[in-house]
Amino acid sequence: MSKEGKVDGIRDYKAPAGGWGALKATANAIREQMENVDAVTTLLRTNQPDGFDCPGCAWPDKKHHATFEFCENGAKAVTWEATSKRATPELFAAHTVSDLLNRSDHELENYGRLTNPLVYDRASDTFKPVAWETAFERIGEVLRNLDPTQVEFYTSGRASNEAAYLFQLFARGLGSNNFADCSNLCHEPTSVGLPRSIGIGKGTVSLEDFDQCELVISVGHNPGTNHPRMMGTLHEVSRRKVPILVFNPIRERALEIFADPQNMVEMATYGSTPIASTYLDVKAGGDVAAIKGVMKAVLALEERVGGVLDHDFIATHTNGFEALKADLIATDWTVIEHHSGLTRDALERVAAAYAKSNATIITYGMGITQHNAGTENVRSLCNLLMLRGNLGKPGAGICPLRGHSNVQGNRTVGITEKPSASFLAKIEQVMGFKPPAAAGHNAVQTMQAMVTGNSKALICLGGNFAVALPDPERCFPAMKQLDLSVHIGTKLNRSHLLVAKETYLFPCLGRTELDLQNGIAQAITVEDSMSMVHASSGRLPPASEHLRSEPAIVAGMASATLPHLPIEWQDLTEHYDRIRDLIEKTIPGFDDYNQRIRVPGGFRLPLPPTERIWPTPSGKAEFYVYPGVDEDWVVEDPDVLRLMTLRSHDQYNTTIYSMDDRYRGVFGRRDVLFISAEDLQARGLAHGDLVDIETVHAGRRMRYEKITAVEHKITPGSVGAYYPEANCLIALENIDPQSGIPAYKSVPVRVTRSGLN
Ligand SMILES: Nc1nc2c(c(=O)[nH]1)N[C@H]1C(S)=C(S)[C@@H](COP(=O)(O)OP(=O)(O)OC[C@H]3O[C@@H](n4cnc5c(=O)[nH]c(N)nc54)[C@H](O)[C@@H]3O)O[C@H]1N2
Ligand SMILES: Nc1nc2c(c(=O)[nH]1)N[C@H]1C(S)=C(S)[C@@H](COP(=O)(O)OP(=O)(O)OC[C@H]3O[C@@H](n4cnc5c(=O)[nH]c(N)nc54)[C@H](O)[C@@H]3O)O[C@H]1N2
Ligand SMILES: [Mo]
Repeated sequence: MSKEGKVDGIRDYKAPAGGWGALKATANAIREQMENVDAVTTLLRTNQPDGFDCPGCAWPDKKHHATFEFCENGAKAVTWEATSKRATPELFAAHTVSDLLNRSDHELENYGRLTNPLVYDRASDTFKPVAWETAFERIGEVLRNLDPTQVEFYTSGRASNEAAYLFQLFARGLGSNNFADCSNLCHEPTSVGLPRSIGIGKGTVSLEDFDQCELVISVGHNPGTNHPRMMGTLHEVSRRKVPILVFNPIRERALEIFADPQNMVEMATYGSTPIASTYLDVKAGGDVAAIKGVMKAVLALEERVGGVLDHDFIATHTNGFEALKADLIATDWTVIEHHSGLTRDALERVAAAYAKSNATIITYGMGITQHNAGTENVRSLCNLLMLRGNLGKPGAGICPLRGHSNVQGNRTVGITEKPSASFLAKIEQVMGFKPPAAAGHNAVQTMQAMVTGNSKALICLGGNFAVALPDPERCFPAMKQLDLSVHIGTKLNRSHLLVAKETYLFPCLGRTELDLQNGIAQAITVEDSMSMVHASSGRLPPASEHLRSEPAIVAGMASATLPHLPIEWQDLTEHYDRIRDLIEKTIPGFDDYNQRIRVPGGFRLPLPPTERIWPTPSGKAEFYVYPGVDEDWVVEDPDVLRLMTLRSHDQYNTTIYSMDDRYRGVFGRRDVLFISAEDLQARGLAHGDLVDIETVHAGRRMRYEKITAVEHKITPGSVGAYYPEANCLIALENIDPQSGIPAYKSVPVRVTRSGLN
C-alpha cells in the first residue's frame, strides 16, 4: 500500500538504505552544525590509528584502514560535538531554568556546547558561572557530610577508561559502590547471562571472524541506524553469498537492502546489495520461543540425518545438554508457533541453514536484552551456538552489539556496583585505602533510592540519567529531591535542569578535542565491542578555554572531597600514562598498557572462551533450560499489544539530531505509533488516526495521548514508538529480575481511538 500524501510527514521509503541518501544526510548535518567546514578533516581522523575514536558506537575499526570509514551516524555524532554553536553564560542569564524546561530535548542540546562551569542560583532560577575550585570545595563539603551509601555515581558509556577509572576510585574512596551506568540500561543481560553460560560477559568474535563465517544470525538490532559501520561488514558477508538470517518484528530497511557508501561501484551505479537472505518477522518477546523452535528442529535433524550436533564439543566442553534436550522434546510446536509468531516450517528452514554452516555468528542488540527475560534470551542464543560448537573456533561466536563507544571499557575498569573481591583487594594493596565491599545500586535501584528519598546526591559522568530511565512521572520529581546533583557534560539536557537543592554543571572536553595537560597532548583509551583497547586523541581546539577534561574534573572533585586519601589526584591527571599504570596494577589483562596502546590498533583483552577455556564455576560452558516459552509477561487478551520503544535514525539516545526517521519513512515528527494493518483493522482504526496508548497492569494510569497510528511492516501483536517520549508508559518496576534492566521493548499496552477513554 502506498502511504504517499495521506498523513503529514509519513512516506514510503523505497530506496536501499545507505547510498547517496546517507551522503546527503551527512552534508546536511555538517551544514547545520558547523560554520566553517573543518568537518571533513575531523571526519578523516575518525577511527584512524592516530585519530580519535568515533563517539558514535562501539563497533570496532578495521585495522590500518587506508581511507576513512564513512558512516552517516558517526558523522552526525562528530558534527554534533564539533558544532560551532555555544551555550554561554549569556544564554543562561537570559533564560530561567523553568523556561528552559519547556524546550524540547532537541532544542536543549541544539543550543550547542557548554562553555563554563555553572552553579544553579535559586533566587534567580538561573545557572550562573562559578570558579572550578570554588565548586569543587563546596561539593567536597557536601559529600563529606553525607553517608557515602547515599551518594550515587552514574556513568554514561562515552567516558574514557582513564576518566571512568578515576571516577570509581573517587566513589570507592568516599565509601560508595553505587555505580549506576548506562550498561544497566542496555547490555546488563549480556553482563549477567554470558558469564553464566560461557564464563565471561563479553562477545567472543572479532572482525576477522566475519571474513570466515558461513552463516550470520542477526537478532533484535538495527545496524543501519545504530551501528552503520557494521553494515560494511554485513555487506561483505552478503557478497560472499553467506546467508544472513534476521529475526526482527520490524522490517528494518538496512537489514533488507543496503548500498555501501564505501563501495565506489555500487554508489556510481546506484546498485545495492540485499542483506537478509531470510527475514523472520518474529513477535516482539518471541525470541525464546523462536530459538527453542530452531533447536528442536536441530535435534530432529540430528535424529533423521545425523552429524548435526557437535558431540565432541558437547561432551568435552559443556554441562546440561540432556536437560535441554528433554525440555525441547517436551515443548510443543503449537506453543512455539503461537509465542514466536513464526511457522514451524520457517523455523525448520533456519535449523537446516544452521546445520549446514560450519561457522555461525549470532549478533544481537536491544531487541534481545531489553526484556523481562533479557538474561534468559542471551543464554538461549548461547544454547543454540553450543549445539554445534560455535564458540572458540574461527568464524563463529556470539556478538553483542554494544551501545556507547566505551560502555564495555567502563565496566572493565571498575564501574560496577558488585565489585569482585580480587579487584577490591588490589585496590587496597595498590591505592592504600580499604574500598567498600557491600554491593551498591544499579541504575534502577539508584532511581528507586532517589524516589524514596534515601539517596541524597547524584554525580553524573555524562549522560542524561532521568530521561534515559523509564517512568518520568517518578524520576523527574526524584531528581529535584536531592541535596546535590553534579553533571559533567558537553551539552545541556533535561536531567541538568531538574535541579536539586544544589546543582553544578561542568562542561568537559569531547573526544574530538585536543586535551592538553601541563602543555602535553594526552591520549585517552577505549575498548570496543570486540574487546580491542586502543588510544584516541582529539585535535580540534576546545569549544571554550574554560573546559576541562573528564579526568581533570573528576580528580578536582576527588581531591577536594578526600584530602586524607594517599592519592595524588593532581599528579595522576598531569599525564594519563600514570592513570594507566594504576589500571595495569589493579586490573588483569592490561600488562604493558602504555606500550601496547602506542601500537596502532591497540591490543585485545583476554577472552578465554575464544580458546575454549570457560571461566565458569564448573569450568565448562553451561546449557540453560528456560522454563516454558513465555518470554515476558503474558496477557492472553488479544487486545493487549507489546510495545517496543525504539531509536529513530536521527537520534543518539536522548540526543535528537532532527525529527526525521528516513528509513522508516517518518519526516519532521516523532509522535507516531508503528502498528500492523491487522492490528489497526481489529481496532476499527485506519492509518493516520489519532490514538491513545495506555499501559495495562501498571497499577496506575500511564498514558501517551494523541499519537498518530502509522501502518507499518511490523509483526501483528507488536507495536513501536520512539524513546524517550514513550518512557511515560514504562513503569520503573518493569524490569528483568535477573539483571535489573528495564523492559523497554516489552510494555503491555492497549491502543484506542484518541479521546474514547
Ligand atoms: N545513531 C545511533 N547509534 C547508536 C545509538 C543511537 O541512539 N543512535 N545508541 C547506541 C546505544 S547506547 C545502543 S545500546 C545501541 C542500540 O542499538 P540496537 O540494539 O539496534 O537498538 P534499538 O534501536 O533499540 O533497536 C532494537 C531493534 O530490535 C528490534 N526489536 C525490538 N524488540 C524485539 C524483540 O522482542 N525481538 C527481536 N528479535 N527484535 C526486537 C527492533 O525492531 C529494532 O530493530 O546503539 C548505539 N548506537
Ligand atoms: N525507552 C527506552 N529508553 C531507553 C532505551 C530504549 O531503547 N528505550 N535505551 C537505553 C540505553 S541502551 C541507553 S545506553 C540509555 C542512554 O542513556 P545516557 O547515556 O544517559 O544518555 P545519552 O543520551 O547518551 O546522553 C546524552 C548526554 O551526554 C552528554 N555527553 C555527550 N558526549 C559527552 C562526552 O564526551 N562526555 C560527557 N561527560 N558527556 C557527554 C551530553 O551532555 C548529552 O546531553 O538510554 C536508555 N533508555
Ligand atoms: Mo545503550
